[in-house]
This record gives sequence, structure tokens and C-alpha cells, in this order.
Amino acid sequence: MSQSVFETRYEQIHEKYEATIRKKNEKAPFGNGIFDRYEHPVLTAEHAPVIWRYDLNPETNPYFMERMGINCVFNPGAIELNGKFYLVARVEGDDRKSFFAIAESESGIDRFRFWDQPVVMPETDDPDINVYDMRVVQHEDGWIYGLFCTERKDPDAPAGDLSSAVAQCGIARTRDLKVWERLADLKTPSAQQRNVVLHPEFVHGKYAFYTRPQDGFIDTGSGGGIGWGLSDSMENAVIHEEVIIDRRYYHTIKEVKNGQGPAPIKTEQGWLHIAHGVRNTAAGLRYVLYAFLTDLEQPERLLHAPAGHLIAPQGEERIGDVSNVVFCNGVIARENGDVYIYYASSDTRCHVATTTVDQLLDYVMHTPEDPLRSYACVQQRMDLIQRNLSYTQSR
Ligand code: M1P
Repeated sequence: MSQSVFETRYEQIHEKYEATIRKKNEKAPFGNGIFDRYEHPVLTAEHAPVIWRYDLNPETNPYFMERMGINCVFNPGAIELNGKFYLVARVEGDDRKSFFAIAESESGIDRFRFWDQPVVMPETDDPDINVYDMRVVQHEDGWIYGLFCTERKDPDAPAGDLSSAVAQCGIARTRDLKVWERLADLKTPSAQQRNVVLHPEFVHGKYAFYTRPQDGFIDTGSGGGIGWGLSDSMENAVIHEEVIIDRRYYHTIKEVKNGQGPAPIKTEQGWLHIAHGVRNTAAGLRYVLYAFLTDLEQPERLLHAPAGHLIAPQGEERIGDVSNVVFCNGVIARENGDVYIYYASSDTRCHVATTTVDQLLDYVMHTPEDPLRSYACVQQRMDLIQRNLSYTQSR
């Protein structure tokens, strides 16, 4: 007897899903000495389990139709627990709503498999309309915190305006990534917040936050860059004073806006930060990643800020739902110094770049800062060229 449409499609879809999950990922050739890219993304919409998308009952789904599609998987938080790599991905359904889901891998570069059930994030009294971009932090108080953007419709929007929104920082905590306790949203002096990140250690006995003050939902307006503030508690976190620690500058990769990526990595030389910077172009906004180093004792004090981007969108990374974007809110720094940077491209898929703490420190401490003028940039490059010419001639 020939197979039914249901049976044929079920087998095909299941095989495709398993092939996606099992695909090996190799380092791409010709890294830049700072980090290595990989041939394939680590998570895509195709990694979404079949049971999330299809009704597996042939009586209620004879055509084996996709009932609840997944549009994209991006901007994952990341954490290592008991030697395994976990990504807390932003999964966006075809209905445009994002939710969080955990994917797990032994290697950190391939075979990420989502848990059967996504995260059930409890709501506050003021329900979120959309939640995304979780930064996962193992804090020294013993909890794992997830800070994320909670978006709601702007209550002051005029009738008919169905786009204006308010972004704030949602906070939840967990011990096992399975059960999440929702805490009150962060309160700050700013109208809106996105890209808020918890510092992993107490500072002056308080919880410390990287913030991103913004006047509107998209425009940061008077929000001058990445902010910093302290709070007495996490249960009802309040920042009374917000100071800017990494400013935006005219004609740089972060002139329009910037935001802290994951929580910084603690090194002997200071706190190593990965952030995103946004500039305007005739083709729209361009998002790149950059790095900087801050002081160990005073994490809000900038020590080194290399010019330009660390990672910019390349090849297929340039294309997606929001093109010309790379974004990072997850990094794993292992005990042995290896670093896994999880970044998403064009709000569509997730990739990994690997490097080491030593390489990143060399990069942030020895890459010249942006002198902010073309003439001065040429002087910097002339200096390098002269040193190279003298060096090669003396050999
Ligand atoms: O679309 C690009 C990114 O835009 C926002 O980041 P920012 O607030 O810095 O502009 C976020 O919505 C992020 O999720 C998204 O990737």
C-alpha cells in the first residue's frame, strides 16, 4: 500500500530536521588572527523541533501542514553549566512574537538541540507583549539571572498609532534554566531601556547594571551611550543614578546608538566587554560588534577602546529580516581561556566565533583607538607602515 501524504511528509520533515541538528561545523579558513568564524550557523529556524511546528496526528493534520511556523532564531544569551553549552535563544514565531528557548550542545560549535519545551516566562501585573534578547548571568549571589527586553504598546500613543512601544528591562532568575521566577522590571531614571545587562559581581555591595538609556523605542535620543547604575536589590531593582560609561561619537561605528552585549568577561587585565554599535547609512542602520576593556576594581572605568568593529556582517550574514546587522548578547569564556562568541546575523540566525581571552586582550590593548579624523587615521596608518618598512629592511 502506498504511503499517505501525511506519512511521506512526516518522514521527510523529520529527516531534514535530524540532518540539520547533526550537521558538523568546521572552522572557516583564513581567520583574522582575532577570532575564527565557522562554516554554518549554530541555530536557525530549521533547528526548531518538529513538535513545536506540526500537529503529529494524521486525523487532525492529514496534509502534515506546518501549523505554527517559526520565522527565525537569533540573539541568544549563553551560559556554560557542568561543561555543556546552553543558548537561551530568541525564537520568533510566524506571528512575530518572540519567546525564549534553551538549546544545548556538547561542543559549543555544532549539534545544538532545543529542549522539547520553550521557557515559560511568567508575566508581571503588566503583561509583556513581546520579550527578547536575554542576557544570562551567573551572579556571585548564587542565582542565574536573565535580563531581557520587555516590550509593551505605548499607552500614550495617539489612536491609530499601532507601532509606538515602550521598552523596559524584564528580570527573571533560575537555578536550572527550567523554572524561572519573574521579578519586578528594572526602574531607572530613563524613559525606556533596552540592552540592560547585570554585572556578575557585587560592586560596593550592590547589584551593578549596564544600561542603555533611550528617549524613545527606537531612538536613543539624549541617551548618550552605555550607562551604568547600582541597585540595592534584585527583587525590586531600582537605579537612582545612571552615568554614561561608553559614549557615542560622531562619525564612528556607534554614532547612532550602542549597547552592552553579554556580561563582561573577567580577566587579569580588566573586564572585557563585547558591545554593539549602530551607524546610519543610505541603506538603513548598520549594526556591528566592538570590544573594550574596563577596570577590574571599577568596572565603569574605560581603559582601552580599540577603533572600529570587532565583527561586522559578512556574506550571508548581511541578509535577513533586518539586514546588515550582527548582534551579540551571549558569550562563554571557559576556564582554559577559550572564548565562544555567539552572535546573530540580520535578526535571523545565530553563529559562533571562537577566540581566546589572550587574543581578545591583545586585540583591545594593542589596536589603536579611533582618532576621530581622517587625517589622524592616516597618521596612525603611516606610523604602522613606517615601523613595518624599518623592520623588514633591517632583516
Ligand atoms: O534589529 C537590530 C536590533 O535592534 C535592537 O537593538 P537596539 O536596541 O540596540 O537598536 C534590538 O531589537 C535587537 O533585538 C535587534 O537585533
